[in-house]
Parts: sequence; structure tokens; C-alpha cells
Amino acid sequence: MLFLTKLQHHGRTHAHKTAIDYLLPDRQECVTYGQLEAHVQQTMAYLLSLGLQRGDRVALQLPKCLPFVYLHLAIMRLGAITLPLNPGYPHSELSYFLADSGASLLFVDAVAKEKLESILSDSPSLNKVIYLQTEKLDHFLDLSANIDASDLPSPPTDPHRTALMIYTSGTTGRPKGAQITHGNLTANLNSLHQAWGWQEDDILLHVLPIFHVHGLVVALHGALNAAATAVLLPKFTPEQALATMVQRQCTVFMAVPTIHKRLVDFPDAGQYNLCHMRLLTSGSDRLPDDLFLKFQETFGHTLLERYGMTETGMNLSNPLHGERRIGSVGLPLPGVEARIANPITDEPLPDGQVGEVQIRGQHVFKGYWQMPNKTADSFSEDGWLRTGDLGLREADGYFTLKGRSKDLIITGGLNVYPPEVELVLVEHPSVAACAVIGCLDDEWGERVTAVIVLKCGQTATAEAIISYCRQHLASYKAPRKVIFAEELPSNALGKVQKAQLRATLCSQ
Ligand code: MCA
Repeated sequence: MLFLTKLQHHGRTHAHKTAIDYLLPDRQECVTYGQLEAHVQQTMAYLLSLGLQRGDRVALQLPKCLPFVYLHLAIMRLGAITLPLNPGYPHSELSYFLADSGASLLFVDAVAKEKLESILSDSPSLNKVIYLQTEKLDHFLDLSANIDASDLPSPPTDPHRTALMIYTSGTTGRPKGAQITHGNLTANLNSLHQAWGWQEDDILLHVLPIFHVHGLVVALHGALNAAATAVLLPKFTPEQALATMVQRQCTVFMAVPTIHKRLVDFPDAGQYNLCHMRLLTSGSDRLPDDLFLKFQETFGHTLLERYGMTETGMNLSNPLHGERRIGSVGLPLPGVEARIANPITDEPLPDGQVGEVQIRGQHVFKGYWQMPNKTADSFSEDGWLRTGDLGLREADGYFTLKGRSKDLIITGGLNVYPPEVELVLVEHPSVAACAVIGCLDDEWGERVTAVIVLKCGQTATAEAIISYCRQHLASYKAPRKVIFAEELPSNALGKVQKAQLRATLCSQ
């Protein structure tokens, strides 16, 4: 049974069970599975009244809020495609996503209204921009209140239909829309349900953003799929997260290493008794060994590290029962095939040898939106997804990641592709050449660092360069540090030697 059909079913079988408990600083909004189903139906009727058709893309550039959840589920239920977008994307990035996806509707926070004046004229396929006062839930539900919801279509039954599109960047070219189907979502949810032992009486503390696979699919869909309860915090703070885990007697928590680091560093963290927690996972970035150990020492829980990507959802995971091996991302999840292969020839490599992690299974995405060549390049001839991550498999089947074959920085669990930042930097009038590297950082994993060569006779301060980048890029992509250099080291082919830059400059 596909995920959305199962969720619709929960609306009847678990009508009075809390699905989502949304905790705002001044109030709490509690939604049962029965109410969730009713709100999703109302939202479907509202979307139909706006002319939404199957296959249409609907962009949601909204903060973490209940209207986002209702819209997302309603869009997918109508056979249309949710395009979740980071609310921090500036106008230029947003315009690209709208134009490339050909989205027909954009839902955006009313506070962004002035910034988006020209977005309709910039985006030819966009029919309508809907500004939501996301804090006023009643206002959103009123939009759809007077519509007859009795004759709405059933959830899609075709597993190959795209449900969700999430943009990922790459080493070359502009970001690509990864198309995730209903079948992909369901396969991965079933796999995680089994591997992580999701139960109806689980209470998930949800602190992640919901515009990525981690927060939206793995965490939120995971809880809803199990008819469990998700306690949603609009924003992560260590104090509120720890207090809520205890108050609500949560059982499951999912986060990125930066969040786990902030938890262990929180004063008196060890005073919180988390004995009711049964599963705390870490992903989206490498979990440092010392953090794994400090977490165990502070909270008496062993983090379960897992490995996934936007194009697949989750692939590998340490076991729920059994050894959670430090430094390892564990074993293939049920229904997932994983191998280590030569990144050039795609030949499988023996255990212990480092190569590219390649993945196969029903959870693997159907391709990049309107980019058949990039899609073809991502797969081996026999259908394995080339992840671009390097790793090895030990003789007992555990996988360990060993770096990336692609030029990528991960900061606070978010991916930053240096070429994207470099393309912005070279447009700066004072910049002659630049290289963007990730320097290791205790809190963020890596810190985006720009090495800049100025044009002859030009001057610019680091602050000016950073603020220029923030005008054109989401702020997490903007360099945190700028280093000025006379020249950039390059090899005989003229390629900048980033490893050398990292070795010489990152400790400064
Ligand atoms: C916020 N800032 C960041 C980041 N987040 N800078 C670098 N990297 C970041 N990740 C900056 C803001 O621009 C701002 O800068 C300042 O930090 C404070 O912003 P604020 O929003 O208050 O930050 P925060 O709330 O402290 O956020 C830190 C965070 C957040 C909680 C770690 O980044 C987060 O939730 N990360 C998780 C991301 C995630 O879910 N990734 C999954 C994608 P200024 O003040 O200077 O303007 S990967 C995925 O889905 C795959 C499938 C997988 O395997 O999981």
C-alpha cells in the first residue's frame, strides 16, 4: 500500500490519535489523524479551486508550519508534485527553481511579500503566488472552508508518479530537481519502519527543517507512516529540545551532527534524564568519533548513524539491535543493495578497498527533472546509482565512508557546492580568481571558506565579499571566512589544487 493511502487509512483507524503536536512559543496546535485527513481534504479542494492539475509543480517556500504539511500532503494526493524550498533562498535562487521546475503555484510566507514583487513576471509558468500568514492557522483553513470535499480523487496508485521534487546541486551546472516518486517514498518508509522498529506509540521530537529529505521524509513521513506522534518544534534550540524530550516523554529523535554537538555542549545536558528515548539517529554529515563518544557519555545513548541522500532517501544504517559501530554508517537497509565500485569503470571492488558507494533499489529516484543526460550519467550501465561518495565495505558487511569524489562542502548538515559559490564570486567586480573550500570546523563540520585573488589595483574587504555573496545566495552558502591570496595553486592543466589550499590555509 502506498504511503498516502496508508495515511488516509490512519485518518479512519486512528482518528483520535495525535498525529502532530506543533509547539509554538505561545501556544500548541494539536492535530489528530482524523483532523489531519479532514484538513488535507479541505486543502485538496482549495488547490483544485486554484486549477491545480496532476503533474503540476507547486513550490512551498514556507517556514516549518502546519499549512506546509497540509499543502504538501494535499499536493501529492492530487497527483501533483511538491517542490519544497528553503525559506532562506534569495530572489535569484528562487527565480531559478521556479523557472526550471515550471512551477504553476508558489506558496510563500506573507512576510516575504515585498521582496517578491517581481517574481510573477520573472517566472513565466507561475500562475499565482499565494502569501500565507503561516502563524494564523485559522486563516489558512478558512481559505478552503466552504468547499465540498466529498468528491475528491483517491490518492495516486501509480508508484512511478512523481510526488516530490527536491533540488540538489552538483559540481557542474545549475541545481537539478531530483524526482522522487510515490513508490520511492513508500519503499524507503517500509524499509525504515522495519529497520528502526517504528511503533504507533512512538513520539518523535522533530527539530529539523522540512524542506529536505531528512526532516520531511525520514522524520515526518516516518512518524505519520507508523501512525505515531510527531512533536514539531519550529526551530531547534538545545534547551527546548531537551526539555521537550523529557516533558513529552519522547522516544525517537533524528538530527545532524551540529545539533548533537549543541546538545552535548548545553550546560547541564547530563541532568536531563532521557531514559524514555529508544532511538536517536544521526545523519546528513559524518558523525565525528569524539561526538559519538561524548553523546554516549552525556546521555547514556548510542547514536545510530545512517547514510542517505536526496536521490534515494536512506541507504545504509547501523542496526537498531546489534553493534552500532563508531565511524561506520552500517549495513544496507532492507530492500537496499549497496556495493563499492571503481568510480570510472563501475567494476565492483573487493571488501576493504576504497571505491565509490553505489546503490540500487526501489527507493532510488526516477531521475533529474528535464535532464536526461545528467540522469544517465548518474547510473552505471547495470542500473546502480553512482553516489559520488567514497567508502569501503568491511568483511562483515559494515560500510565506512572515506570522503567524496565530488567537490562538496557539508555545513551543519546542508550541502554547499563550491562551484555555485565560485560562480557568484567571479561576478564581483574586484575578484580576478577564487576557490571555495571547506575547512574543518568543530561546530559545523565544515566552514565555507573563500580564497580570493583580487584584480590588479582593486581592493575589497572580507566583509564586503561576504555581504555580496549573501545578496545572491542563501546565507548558509555564503563564505564564513575570506582569505586573500596572491595566486591560486594550480596543476599543469590549470585546475586549482584545492587539497593544497585546504592543507595550507584551513588551520589559519
Ligand atoms: C544556519 N546557518 C548556517 C547553517 N544553518 N550556516 C552554515 N551552515 C548551516 N547549516 C547560519 C544562518 O545563515 C545564520 O547566519 C546563523 O547560522 C544562525 O541561523 P539560524 O537559523 O538561527 O541557525 P540555527 O537554527 O542555529 O541552524 C543550525 C542548524 C540548521 C539547526 C544546524 O542548520 C539545521 O537544522 N541543519 C539541518 C539541515 C538538514 O536537515 N539537512 C538535511 C539535508 P547569520 O546569523 O550570519 O545570518 S541532507 C538530507 O536530507 C539527506 C537525505 C540526508 O542523508 O539526511
